[in-house]
Amino acid sequence: MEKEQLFALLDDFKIETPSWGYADTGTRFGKFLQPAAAGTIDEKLADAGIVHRYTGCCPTVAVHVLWDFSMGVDATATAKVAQNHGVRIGAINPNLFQDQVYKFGSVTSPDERAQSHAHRHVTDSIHIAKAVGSNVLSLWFADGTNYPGQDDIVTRKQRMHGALRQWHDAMPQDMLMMVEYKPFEPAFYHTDIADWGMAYIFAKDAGPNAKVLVDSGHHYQAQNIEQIVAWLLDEQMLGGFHFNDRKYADDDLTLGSIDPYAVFRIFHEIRNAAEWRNCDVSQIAYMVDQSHNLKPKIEAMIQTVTTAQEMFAKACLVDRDKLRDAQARIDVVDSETCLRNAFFTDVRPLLGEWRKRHNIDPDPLKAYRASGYQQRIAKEREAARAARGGNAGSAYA
Ligand code: PSV
Ligand code: MN
Repeated sequence: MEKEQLFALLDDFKIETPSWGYADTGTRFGKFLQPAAAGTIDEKLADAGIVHRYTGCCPTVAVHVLWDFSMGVDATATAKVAQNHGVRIGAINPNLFQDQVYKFGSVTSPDERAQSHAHRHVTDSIHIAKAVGSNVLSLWFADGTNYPGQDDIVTRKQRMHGALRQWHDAMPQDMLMMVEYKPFEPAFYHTDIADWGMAYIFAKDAGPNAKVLVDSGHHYQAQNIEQIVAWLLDEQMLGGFHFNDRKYADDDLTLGSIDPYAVFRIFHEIRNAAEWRNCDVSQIAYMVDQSHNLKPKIEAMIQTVTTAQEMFAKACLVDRDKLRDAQARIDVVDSETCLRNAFFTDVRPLLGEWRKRHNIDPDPLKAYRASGYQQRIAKEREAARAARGGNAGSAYA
């Protein structure tokens, strides 16, 4: 691939960062606070703006409704704050798992109060989306059961069908619904949307604007994620990604920190779909879903984004003519070598050049560190937190 062609693809490659990735988060065993962590939606948007400034490819920020919006507060004001920080509000994530009423699930719960609470919340979320100019409603359900026999699996499936259809109908025409799946956690016997097949069936049934969201941390260990991506693309049912890496389960580690080749293989399937099958991949929503418990939040986000760009660029560099030819000759070694050659190409100088063209420092992390932003906000936010009297605004507070 010619350099100019690669640069044009990089121009279109945008990554959405999550508001919750800038806040203090923890594990179920505890939370270690960082003085520079964002405590309010304004601070989260400011940090997202910084990531966009140093990377040039993160113009939107995913928000989590309960963590980022207070009922009664004008959501358009939040959109303005985002604009002031050089970003826009992206995917709207309703929170269907945190309230006490969701003990046995949200829309799939046998408790009708939980169902109607969820309906009200998603309706509110659609209003917020309209108010902030977002066209993505991103749904993840913690719904499921912990014990065999606890509830009827198929009745719960039908409840989910009904809710998704209803919400799809309530969305404006240009809004997309993303249906995310996860095999387990917090439900430990069965999860109502446990895998991509279930998400596919629900999305297909909900309506034409519903697609599947692939969170890279939401699979069993040996699962071939790129095959799922390839199939969903071929079925025109891939909505987008929640990027993160993991060693064991849904670990929320930095993308590519454990297995960068797996990330490359996902992008390779996307480029195959685009270049070999003329598939429109321009609408895929690339989003990050990570909680950095140990790393400084903004540094980890910059690392994530630059890794995504690197793996994407490497996948663009696969010599697809050679690959076609090797596959036609059934030369397994040559075919695999096409992928390996691209993967082992050092694309960092190319990305540096691309950044310079966009007036961005070729080394975003180094430039960010040199800016002193982190030290400044650590001081400011500690003072603000003390004045507020706590650690409000944190995802798991
Ligand atoms: C659940 O594990 C999940 O992946 C969903 O996308 C949630 O919205 C997000 O994490 C919350 O951190
Ligand atoms: Mn996710």
